[in-house]
Amino acid sequence: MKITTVEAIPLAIPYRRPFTFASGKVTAADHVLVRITTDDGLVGHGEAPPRPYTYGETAASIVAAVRDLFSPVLVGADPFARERIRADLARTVANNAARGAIDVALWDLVGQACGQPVHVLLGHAADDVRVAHMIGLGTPAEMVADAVEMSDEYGVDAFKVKVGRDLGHDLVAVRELRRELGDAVELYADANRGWDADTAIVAARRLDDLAVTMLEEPNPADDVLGRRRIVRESPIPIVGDESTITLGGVARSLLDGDSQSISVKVARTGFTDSAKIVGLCEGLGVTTMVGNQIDGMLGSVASTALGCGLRALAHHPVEVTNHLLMTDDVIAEPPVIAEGRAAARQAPGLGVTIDPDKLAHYRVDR
Ligand code: MUC
Ligand code: MG
Repeated sequence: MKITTVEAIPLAIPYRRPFTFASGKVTAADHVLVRITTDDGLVGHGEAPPRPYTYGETAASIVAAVRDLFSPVLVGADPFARERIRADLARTVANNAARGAIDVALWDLVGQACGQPVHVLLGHAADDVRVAHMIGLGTPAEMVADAVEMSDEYGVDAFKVKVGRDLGHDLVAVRELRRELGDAVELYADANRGWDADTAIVAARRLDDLAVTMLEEPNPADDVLGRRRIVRESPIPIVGDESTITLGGVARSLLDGDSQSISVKVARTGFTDSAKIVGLCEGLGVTTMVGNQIDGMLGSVASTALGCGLRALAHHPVEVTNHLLMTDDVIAEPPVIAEGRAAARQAPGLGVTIDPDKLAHYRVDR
């Protein structure tokens, strides 16, 4: 089997409301659909969300990188040769979301060619997983309303709460969430580098008092000594996300004492490098969890497959609900969240089909 074409199609799909976090805000899904076609007629898909505040990419840069840098390497290659392709793509640095989407599309193709779903190819740890919902920054009342809707309508009982602005405001929001949702729900927090080290240490202690279980990216990890001080003094584990975006970056962060658990995202490390990161962490006794890059529906299907594929990831709630912010998407069957869980698709590959009318409607390149 040989790859014949690689396309990067920019989309614009409105959100029901903006999603805000300490390092930025999204108001629409301006994601790039990567579509890889083979000589035997198979079509694989991946989704790249531009996140300039994390990777420096925009929709235009993702389209250009796929077209000018990655497509020439991929056309003519056998999608099964993912290790060779990985090495060839790695000759270009950065462009994490573009490479993540390409890797997802390759696994989609391989799964279709083998007649197996991706989570089964990865190791089939589970058929479904508990989900976690990310609550964006807002007034405490807005944040509580979001969580209550997710709890009442979808049975969700694990929440990642965005923090990292004014600490007093953050603590009011978390306290309200704990009061409204009760002691049984899991709350963990993500500051997206919004605090300095001193604020983060106070925050970690206060969050621990509210039974918050983990704190993601409290400050910029480049503030090296500050980050180490937080790790030393925080009563709850510090999770690496945007400071741990590659296999080598994860190794360095753990060895340097910058983080104690790792958020793994299909959107930046695809399935291939996500599995390598999980293996590295498993060997070191470090917890990994499936994070969310404010993924669209395709990204959420891929993240669910990753969570169901690897045993170390299936243990912790998987962040796959934020596509519910979207008013629509280009995939024909939206992901289902029910009773606080998401199931892996049982069809070969990712099990997604693209609706041609929706694609024509939402693409912004014609
Ligand atoms: C997260 O875990 O940080 C916020 C921005 C982004 O790209 O991903 C999110 C979620
Ligand atoms: Mg994060």
